[in-house]
Amino acid sequence: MNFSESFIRRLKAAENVTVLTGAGVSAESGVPTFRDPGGIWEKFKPEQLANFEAFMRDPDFVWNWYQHRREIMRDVKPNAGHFALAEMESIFRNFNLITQNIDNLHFRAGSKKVTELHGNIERNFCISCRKFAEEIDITEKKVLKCESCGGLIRPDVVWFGEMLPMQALQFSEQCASNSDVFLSVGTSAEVYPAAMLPIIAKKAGAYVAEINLNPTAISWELNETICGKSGEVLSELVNYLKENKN
Ligand code: BV8
Ligand code: ZN
Repeated sequence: MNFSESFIRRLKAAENVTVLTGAGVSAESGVPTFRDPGGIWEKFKPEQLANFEAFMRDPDFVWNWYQHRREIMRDVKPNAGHFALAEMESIFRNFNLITQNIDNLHFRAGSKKVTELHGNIERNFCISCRKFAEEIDITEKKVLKCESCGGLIRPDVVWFGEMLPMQALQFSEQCASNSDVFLSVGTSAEVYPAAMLPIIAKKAGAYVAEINLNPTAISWELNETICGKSGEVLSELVNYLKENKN
């Protein structure tokens, strides 16, 4: 793969690098994305599933959707893209990984500096007393009740209309504002406020490159879009940098 001269020049000189990932990074592990053909929202719209009203309207239905996704995620493994991002932590002086994904695959690939903007499907808490539920049986079809107060147990993910974790969002905005290079990888950049991060970085002077199967809603605002599979592009990029980084 030939990376552009400007991309390589900026990367080689970069100290502060931030990467935003979306579902496309996990696609090569076998985790379905949201909006691609065959994605998990092809059958149901997000409004029907990933929001609090849907959960209160039919807790078992929404709970089962997450149980189904947990079963998929239990059998998948990190792919080359996750491992390449884990390696980037030792290539750049100040590297931060911001993910919209809730599948835990960055941690499983060895990334340490990960900020989860939309939560983590492996954590669950009670909507009444907010206590976290320990081990859950992912085959349980009926929504679980809290052992302490009997409240409904929900996944610890950010639903539409819900605030993102404030600390995670503020830290992500700070990283975006202080980046020499910002990479937006495997995300359709349709969900806010996450999709603002590449724009914040660009406005603050970062070189912003997108690595995605195809262009997105924000491609026109960025320095460049590298169309390709994140696992392949990220691996080639890390191999190049390991041999040529200043
Ligand atoms: C909030 C967690 C406010 C749960 C998710 C109108 C305009 C603008 C914004 C809004 C609006 N109306 C409403 C809003 C706000 C709304 C929003 O952005 N809606 C959008 C859809 C219009 N945002 C919210 O509600 C957020 N909260 O704003 O709160 C507020 C303020 C004050 C007080 C109270 C509230 C909350 C947003 C978080 C929602 N939760 N998920 C769950 O997962 O079940 S969103 C969901 O989408 C996932 O988290 C996912 O990460 C995220 C983004 O999707 P992507 O990761 O990008 O995945 P997608 O399938 O879309 O794209 C994959 C891409 O990868 C594709 O481009 C594909 O080409 C590419 N690809 C595929 N394979 C590969 C690949 N690329 C490379 N290699 C490959 N192999
Ligand atoms: Zn409770």
